[in-house]
Amino acid sequence: MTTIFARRTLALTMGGFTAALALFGANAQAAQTINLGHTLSDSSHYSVGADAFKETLERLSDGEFTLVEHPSGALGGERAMIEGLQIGTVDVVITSTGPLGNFVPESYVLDLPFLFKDYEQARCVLDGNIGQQLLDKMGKHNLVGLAWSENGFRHMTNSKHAIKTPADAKGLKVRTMENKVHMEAFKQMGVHPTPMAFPEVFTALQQGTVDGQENPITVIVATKFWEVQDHLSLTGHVYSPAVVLGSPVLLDGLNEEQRGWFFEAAAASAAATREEVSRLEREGVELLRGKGMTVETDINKAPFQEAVKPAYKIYTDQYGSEMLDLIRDSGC
Ligand code: EAX
Repeated sequence: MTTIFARRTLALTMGGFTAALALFGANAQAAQTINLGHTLSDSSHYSVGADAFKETLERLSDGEFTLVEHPSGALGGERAMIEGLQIGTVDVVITSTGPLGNFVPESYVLDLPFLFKDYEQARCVLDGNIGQQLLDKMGKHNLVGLAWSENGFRHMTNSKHAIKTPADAKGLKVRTMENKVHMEAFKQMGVHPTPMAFPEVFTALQQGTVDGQENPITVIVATKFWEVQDHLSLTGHVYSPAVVLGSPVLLDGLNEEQRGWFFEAAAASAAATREEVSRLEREGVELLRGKGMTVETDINKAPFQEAVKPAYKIYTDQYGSEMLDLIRDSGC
């Protein structure tokens, strides 16, 4: 009995000592864990961006911050994660602008179909004054706009038949983002838009709840949509920006230098993501063909552009044309 008692006492004392050491060690380093969320897989362009964010933040802060990536919608869909930023349950999010207009209406302008003609023009606008203005405006809506990143030009996929003209898309049930500008544009095309958070999309396609969806090559590749979709049409109907957002709950509590690290990490993240988007634009279509998708590359965009035109009037009636004019006059 005595021996067992003595051993237990020794074990307890040792345990307490180890715990005290661990606590001391943690205090000495004061490492703060930063949780970064996004909806795509850990092989996606967002994940490449998350890696760059992590590497940059941990290097600049010399280990004061450590970053943990939560991919694949582990922290919820994009709308839920943006809400999380506002209340401080998540620290950094890489998201498309899909649901962002619900929080920052000024960003809706970027979601207008056929607004940008190519990557060069979109990047030029987002990297200039207009992009900066929009990032700054996020502060008014209880978010911190850290950097413009990228998702890519969106294309239509479906399980029914090849789409070459808006008439081919008519009557299809297509999942859209929770974005009223997008929904309006698809309605004008005769499509039945079904808004849905991204983490539900694969299953909805698999179960036939919807016939199709639309996303950039990057997302189609990262989500293996070829497993549930046969047809891809390179409609390029809208540029899909992504943005790296921070939580004001976190960032308002940091000093100037620390905040600077987050902005620098976000810039590195966006640059790495854009590079991956460009790579997938070069290689992704071939990869998808190899997976068995039929790809319509020769799409006449004019009738699509014509079909979605009323979405512009609906946007300007509600939000005015100031942002749109600024973009058109930006020289990009
Ligand atoms: O941001 O919801 C979507 O279709 C987005 O493109 C996706 O979540 C990546």
